[in-house]
Parts: sequence; C-alpha cells; structure tokens
Amino acid sequence: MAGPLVLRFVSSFPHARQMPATAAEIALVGRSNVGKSSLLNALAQRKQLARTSKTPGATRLINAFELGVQGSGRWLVDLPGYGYAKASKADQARWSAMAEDYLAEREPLRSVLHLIDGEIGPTRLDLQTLDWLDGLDLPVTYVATKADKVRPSRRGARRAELATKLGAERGSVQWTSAAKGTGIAELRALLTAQLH
Ligand SMILES: Nc1nc2c(ncn2[C@@H]2O[C@H](COP(=O)(O)OP(=O)(O)O)[C@@H](O)[C@H]2O)c(=O)[nH]1
Ligand SMILES: [Mg+2]
Repeated sequence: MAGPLVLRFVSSFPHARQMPATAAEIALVGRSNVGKSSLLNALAQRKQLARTSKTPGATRLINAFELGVQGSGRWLVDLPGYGYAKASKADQARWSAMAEDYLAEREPLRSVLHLIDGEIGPTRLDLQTLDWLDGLDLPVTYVATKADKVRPSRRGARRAELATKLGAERGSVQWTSAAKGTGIAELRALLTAQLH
C-alpha cells in the first residue's frame, strides 16, 4: 500500500505566470468546501499541510506542494476553489480567470484531479467546470470526496448515480474520505505514478 506522500509547501502564487519552470504538475480543482485541503492533508498524513477551513473561500492563491525530495520539481498544485457563494461576482471572476489561465496555459501540467462532493453530488457549477475541462487536452481524474457521509446502504446506488451525472465510467471515479482514509492509498499511488 502507498504510504503518506512526502509533500512540502513551496509557495503561493497570485497567477500562473509567476510560477517557475517545473518537471511535472497535477492540479487539484473543485468547488470551495469540497474537501480539497482535507484531501491534501490526508495524502500527506499531516494535519496542517493545507489549511482546512470552516469558512470556505479563504484560498485565493495558487498553492504549490512539492512531491518527494526537495527540488524534485514534481508539484501538486492546489487551485482556488470555485463557487464560493459569499464572494463578490468580481472576486469569483478573478478566481476563475486565475484558475483557467493556469489550466489552459501551464506547460508542465500533466493531469487534473476534479473533486466532486460525494455527499451532495455534482452541482451545476461542477458540471460547467467539467465541460470546460473537457475542452482542454488533459487527462482528468474524478475524485468523489466525503465518502463517509454517504450511508453504507446508499453507497452502491450513489456511485452509479454520480458516475452517470459526470458522464464517466463508474470505475473511473475515485471515491475518498479524508476523514476515514477511504481511497487515499489508491490516490497516492495514482499521483505518484502520474508525477514520476
Ligand atoms: N465527513 C467528512 N468531512 C470532510 C471530509 N473532507 C472534508 N470535510 C469537511 O468539509 C469542510 C471543507 O473541507 P476543506 O478541506 O476545508 O475544503 P476545501 O474548501 O475544498 O479546501 C470541512 O468542514 C471539513 O472538515 C471528509 O472526508 N469527511
Ligand atoms: Mg481549502
């Protein structure tokens, strides 16, 4: 089984053009409050690697984490969450422009993890983002978060339903729970393989 990922916070960037050259990157994309920071912490088995927050929308910058030995140039890139309801229209526009510039233009970007809340399923904004990501020439892995919040008796049906809504094969959605550790080892293995 894949042990905790060695992840080190590198820096925060206001825009992709401020980022240095790297060897390879994988981006984490998801709605604000989907559980992105919690997932990063679970991958690294650290409590405070990425800040988790009960007041969503706090992450306004591109946060880069380096995998493995220092200077590896293999990065996990945490993009600002989209769709924070309390943000102003101007703020939301600025955040999505920043994320879109990164996703459309970043040369070392190898793939995207698109996080979807497993408890509530894809929102309209999730599906819009999915469509937009479809237009890029990048592999996307769907990660369903908060698996522990779905009642065990509902899990089979929920998995099928979520995959259908995403237009994905059922087996291609990686279900995870940062709280319980579900699916974390599988995701570690996938990230390590994609960032070699
Ligand atoms: N039950 C449960 N709650 C989670 C899980 N992951 C995140 N959360 C909660 O969801 C909220 C948002 O999490 P956070 O990681 O800050 O989301 P972010 O905005 O996407 O970075 C917090 O209250 C977390 O405690 C999970 O796997 N299970
Ligand atoms: Mg966060």
